[in-house]
Parts: sequence; structure tokens; C-alpha cells
Amino acid sequence: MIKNNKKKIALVTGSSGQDGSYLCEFLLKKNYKVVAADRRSSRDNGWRHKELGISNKIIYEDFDLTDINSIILLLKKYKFNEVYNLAAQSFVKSSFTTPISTSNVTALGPLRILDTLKHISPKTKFYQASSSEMYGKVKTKLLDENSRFNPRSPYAVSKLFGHEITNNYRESYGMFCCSGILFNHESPLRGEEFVTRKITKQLCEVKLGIRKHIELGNIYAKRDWGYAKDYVEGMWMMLQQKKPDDYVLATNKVYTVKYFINECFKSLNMKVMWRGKGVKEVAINRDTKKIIIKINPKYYRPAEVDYLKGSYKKAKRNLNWSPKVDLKKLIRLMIDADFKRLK
Ligand code: NAP
Ligand code: G4F
Repeated sequence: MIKNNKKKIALVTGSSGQDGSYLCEFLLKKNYKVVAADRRSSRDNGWRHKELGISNKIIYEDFDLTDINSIILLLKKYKFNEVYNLAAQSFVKSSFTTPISTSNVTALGPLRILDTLKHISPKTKFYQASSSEMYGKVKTKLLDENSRFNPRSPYAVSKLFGHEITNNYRESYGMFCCSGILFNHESPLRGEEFVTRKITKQLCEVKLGIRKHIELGNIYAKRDWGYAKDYVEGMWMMLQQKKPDDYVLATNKVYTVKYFINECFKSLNMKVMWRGKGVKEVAINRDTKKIIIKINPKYYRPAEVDYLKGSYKKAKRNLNWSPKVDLKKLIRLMIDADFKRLK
């Protein structure tokens, strides 16, 4: 078993994703030895790690959250101080078309790690990436650690299982397990299928004349959007506390997708007018008179989460965590990065 007496060793699952990449970067800065566990992918070429310049500082291990032996081997090979379980089928829309594989990864995945840790390394601290999607159809305007969960997608149901089983291992076996109930967080490293990055990238393409228009779904959904880099620091803070607990990380602010789009227009210096309603709603470029945003019902979901706004009061009180980047600044960061890549 590989130990390291000087440096702490952390395992990051889902390290190729948005949060995994920033978390690896953050832990390296904290002088951790970082083991990144990812499955072989024909799509991802490690672009995020390359952009952050961290590829040669990380130990990469082959791993799949559905493959119990890959988890056992990994947890036998290293004596981890901390395990961050960020791997998931994380795209809500896809969970409706692939509910069984989503549950296998997103619900049973954390259980596979927890149960293996219980047998092999029960003192290792464990972080589970829980989600504000678990609240689903909300009854209260401001959501916190005590609000009721009412999940609306196979993804959210799976995350709720992961959340509850993490609590169960903490209570039953005294393991140091924390769940971060994270509200939406975005960045220049966000996947292009998620609405914010889809908008920033595709609007930059429209601005540069590479694309004619964008097609979107429900632009009246409201989200609490923060900056991913702030949120990975919060994950680490949770595992540095004396006692394990669950925390909401959020910004306490809520905006519609349409508001996000309008802020992007401002940021890109584009003058636009909105016309029509429902599936006929469009955004028209005032100068060219061309339609640049259309609604396409194919982006609607069988069940929608209309509203999510979180309170980070407990994280502020216990961790001294608060979000540093507001929506305007976040949009600036995303648009600047997309422009730079496209040029
Ligand atoms: P992401 O960019 O989609 O990354 C997900 C990661 O999971 C990718 O590295 C992916 O690898 C990996 N993965 C998927 N299936 C796997 C499997 N079977 N075995 C091993 N790895 C697998 O997601 P993110 O935005 O960074 O989010 C990180 C975590 O936080 C996720 O669990 C997500 O559900 C949760 N979360 C995110 C937010 C948010 O707003 N970003 C909010 C709340 C919770 P591939 O590249 O091979 O697909
Ligand atoms: O960007 P989204 O796909 O994110 P969603 O569904 O809120 O999920 C994200 O945040 C969760 C935390 O609350 C995470 F757990 C999860 O892993 C993921 O990171 O969609 C945001 C909203 C939705 O209401 C969606 O219906 O935007 C709406 N939307 C409108 N048009 C669209 C589109 N979403 C996408 N992806 N693409 C569209 O064209």
C-alpha cells in the first residue's frame, strides 16, 4: 500500500469533469498528492487538465464507478486521507433517457465506495457530491440543509440515494462522511451541454459569425448560479472540520435562464429584442434583424425543476465559506474564455 508521510493523499473521482479539474488544481496548491480516478473516454482528451496546466502533476488511475473491483484495487493501493466522490452521470436531461445506467453510477456509485472504505480504510474522510436537484419541486423559497427533498428526475432520485447512504454510513459506522448539497456552479470549464456554457459558447459563435442562432428549452427556469472554483474550496473545507456534517453551498440569489442570456448580450455588446411567447419566443438582433435565439421543445424535460435558491448560512457560520464571484463576473469569465478559445 502506498503511503506518504509528508503529504496528504487525496482521491478525486470524476477528475476529468469541471469540479474534478478545479479540485485537483486546488489540492495540488495545498500540497496534496492527488490521485485522479477516471474511466477511459473516447470523448474527453483531458482538455480541462491541459488548460489548467496540471496534467503532469497528477497520478492517473483507471477506474469506473460501476466496477467494484476497480474501486477495491484503488483503495488497497493507496492509503487515502480524503476521498472526493465527484463522478456521476451529471446531466439531468440524459437521466430521463438513461435512467438505469444513471442510477447505477450516480446512486450505487457512492455506496460502492463507502462500503469498500468501510472494509479497507474506515478512517479515510469521504466527500459526496450531493445536489440541489434533490429539492426538485420546492415548497419554500430559500432552501437549506433542513428543507424537504422532492426529486424530479432519475438523476435527482439517484443523488438522493447517494446523499442518504452517505448519512447512513456516518451514523451507522462513525465514518467521517460529508455531503455537500451544491447549487448550480459554472465556469469556463463547464460542459457544453449545460445551459450556461451552451449560451456563452454559442453566443460567442453567433457574435463571430460562425453560428446563425441558438436553440434552447425552458428559459423561465430559475437557478442559483455560483462559480465552481469557490465551490471546490468549500468541499475541501467540509473535510477539514472536527465533525462530519452536510452543507449547502449556494449564492442566495436566483435568476431565470432568460436573465442569464440578457446579461450575456450586455457582456457581448449585442443589442437584442425579444418577441413572441412560448415556443414562438425569439430573440432578434436589432442591427441585423436576424433571429439569434429560438425555442426548441426538444430541450424541455419530462419534469422540470422550476426554481432553486439556496441559503449558505450554515457554511458561512461553520466553515467561514461564502461565494466570492457574482453572476456578472462569472459571465465575464466564461465569455472571455470562450472567445479566446474560438479565436
Ligand atoms: P461533470 O463535469 O459532468 O463531471 C462528471 C465526472 O464524472 C466526469 O469526470 C465523468 O467522466 C465522471 N463519470 C461519469 N460516469 C462515470 C463512471 N461510471 N465512472 C467513473 N467516472 C464517471 O460534472 P461536474 O459539474 O464537475 O460535477 C461534479 C459532481 O458534482 C457530479 O457528481 C455532479 O452530479 C455534482 N453536482 C454538480 C453541480 C454543478 O452545478 N456542477 C451541482 C451539484 C452537484 P467522463 O468524462 O468519462 O464522462
Ligand atoms: O444547465 P442545466 O442543464 O442544469 P441543471 O439541470 O440545473 O443541473 C445542473 O445543476 C444541478 C444542481 O442543481 C447539478 F446537480 C447537475 O449535475 C447539473 O450540474 O439546466 C438548467 C436549467 C434547466 O431548468 C433547463 O431546463 O436550464 C434549462 N434549460 C433551458 N434550455 C436548458 C436549456 N438546459 C440545457 N442543458 N440546455 C438547454 O438548451
